[in-house]
Amino acid sequence: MDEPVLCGMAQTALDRPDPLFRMGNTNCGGCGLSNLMQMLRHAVADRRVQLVIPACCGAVAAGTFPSSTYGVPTLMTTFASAAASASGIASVAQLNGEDTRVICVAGDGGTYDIGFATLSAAAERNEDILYICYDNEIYGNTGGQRSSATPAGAITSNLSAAKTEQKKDILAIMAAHRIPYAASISLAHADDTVRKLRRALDLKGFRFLHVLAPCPTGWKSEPALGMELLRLAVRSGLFPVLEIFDGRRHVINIEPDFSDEALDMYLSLQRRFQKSGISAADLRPAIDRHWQNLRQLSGRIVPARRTVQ
Ligand SMILES: Cc1ncc(C[n+]2csc(CCOP(=O)(O)OP(=O)(O)O)c2C)c(N)n1
Ligand code: SF4
Ligand SMILES: [Mg+2]
Repeated sequence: MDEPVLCGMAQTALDRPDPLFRMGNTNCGGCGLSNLMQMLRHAVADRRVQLVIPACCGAVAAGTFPSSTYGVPTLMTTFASAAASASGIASVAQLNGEDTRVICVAGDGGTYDIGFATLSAAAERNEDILYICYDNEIYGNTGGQRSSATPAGAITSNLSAAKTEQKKDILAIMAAHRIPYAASISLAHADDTVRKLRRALDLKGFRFLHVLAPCPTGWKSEPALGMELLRLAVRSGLFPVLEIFDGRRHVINIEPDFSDEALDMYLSLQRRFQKSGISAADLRPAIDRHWQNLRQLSGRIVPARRTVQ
């Protein structure tokens, strides 16, 4: 039987002599990456893991030698070599008969853009690694520049006007490699998050998790509101939460109510959207098209959209 998810969390953190992610690191308050690492620490439990982290806030969070935020073996890599390094470590572990899960934790810049070549190659070879992309929708640790995950309507530190291009559909791109498991994660839905982390840890072959990660610094939002922003993104249909098995079978995990009010709230709570004045009405057609596609792929009947007055 699965151990309880939330009530067990504090106990795991205290019991483990070397927690995967220690307190006192340099991440900003309210950082989604920190939430993710706490959940991962809980999901990992007693499994033996090795982390691989390319340049990103996750690499900065490690701190300086000899102290480290990470209580498990962790390799920092260049962007281009993250998935390749993880593949090599996984192969050696297998040759040595070790039961080690190799987990690559990378930002959207490292995933969607700069490290994509080796990520795609490792997925195509179905390497036995778990690749987690925490997506804060910017190049966070270099000052918040645009990435191809930045949504249309957001302004970043290197743009004079709001971005007009839509973000890449990274989940669909990775699923198109026909990997065993690809899933999107809302950290505000803790049970679903830990269930998927555990599933991804224990499957074999290439597993990809896409995590929307609130970044108060880059999103210009209140640090305490990160989880609420995620709930609004999921509820409005902006961030679909689903699993894709073998690139074919789609399972929608959380049903949105497609509330325009929730979407407008999501936008208004982040000052990165202020300049463009983008609203739910601007985003809704693309969201509806995306969901129509997801419905077809998951074989689910399209429910009538509930309109919030
Ligand atoms: C090839 C290369 N280009 C650019 C950089 C500079 N750089 C370091 S971290 C970073 C941003 C990473 O963004 P992301 O992967 O989204 O992680 P985040 O900082 O948001 O956590 C950049 C551009 C680099 N180290 N190597
Ligand atoms: S810049 Fe964003 S992602 Fe990076 S540590 Fe701060 S809140 Fe986290
Ligand atoms: Mg980023």
